[in-house]
Amino acid sequence: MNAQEVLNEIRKGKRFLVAGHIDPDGDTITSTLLMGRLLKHLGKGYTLYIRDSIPEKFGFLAGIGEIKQSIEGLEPDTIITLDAPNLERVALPKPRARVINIDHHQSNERFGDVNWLEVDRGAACLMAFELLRLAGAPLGSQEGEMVFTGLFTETGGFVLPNVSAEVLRICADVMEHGVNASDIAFRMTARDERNLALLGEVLATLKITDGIATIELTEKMLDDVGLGHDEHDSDSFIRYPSSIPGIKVAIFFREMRQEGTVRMSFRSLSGADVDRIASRFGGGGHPAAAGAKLKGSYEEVKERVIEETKRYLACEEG
Ligand SMILES: [Mn+2]
Repeated sequence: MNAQEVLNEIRKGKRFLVAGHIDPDGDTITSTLLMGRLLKHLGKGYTLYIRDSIPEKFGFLAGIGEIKQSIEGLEPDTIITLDAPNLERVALPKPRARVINIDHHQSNERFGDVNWLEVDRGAACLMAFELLRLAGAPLGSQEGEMVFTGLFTETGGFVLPNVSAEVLRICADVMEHGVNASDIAFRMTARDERNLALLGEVLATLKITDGIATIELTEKMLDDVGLGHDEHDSDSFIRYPSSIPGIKVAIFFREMRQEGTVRMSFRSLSGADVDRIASRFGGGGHPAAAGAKLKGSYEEVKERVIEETKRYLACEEG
């Protein structure tokens, strides 16, 4: 499947549901917005859907308020999923509509009637942007801000291995169409005083053993700095342990007491495949950046994940 074939498939639908993934990141949010622009250009009816709330820092993107958190009563004839390896990830029940699955995860389960998968593409928003260009949709600074934001966040600020010539070329193109790159970079990395205090607490938990660097965010730390789950922004904290030279895998543990779960983010800039580590815990992602969530007591989960990661690295080396 290539972009032109996917565009032809999209033209066949009338009423669309566009779904990004739960616990949304910049890539899924901007892919969803860009797909909305495409459908608008094609004169289609559409609803944009991401179940979980959108972090505040993305509030400047045009049309962000169009994204709904519920799909009750909708009867689309076509569902487009973006940046999601399976249907659970977009919080959709088994759909009656035709599904167009657009993604760049190697673990994608090919659950669509149409599957456009490009594992070598640095971000899903690149794929959505390509469709817009192909359809001849007008591209201005708003669409440029969407794709720039998606690319900036998905590459961890242009440091992860998914930064490519294509990524930088599109960033340069959209800057020529009025995108203020430094303004977006600032928005994506800005931190208020309480979030900065939280970062301090989290960094104080840094531990390094056998090439594994870990940091933690507990409920108590949120209480101490006076931040709620919705107000805090810890997405980029993982960059600090993964920036240490010689580290093979960095892990960020987040205690989610109300859910009774622990969330993990994994990073590797060393060639270790953290997608495979995360998949041992029912999660996934990309070779250099992945995530997972486990039920259980915080300390037990932490210990288990560290042990399992050590075992994985020992196998790799052995
Ligand atoms: Mn992505």
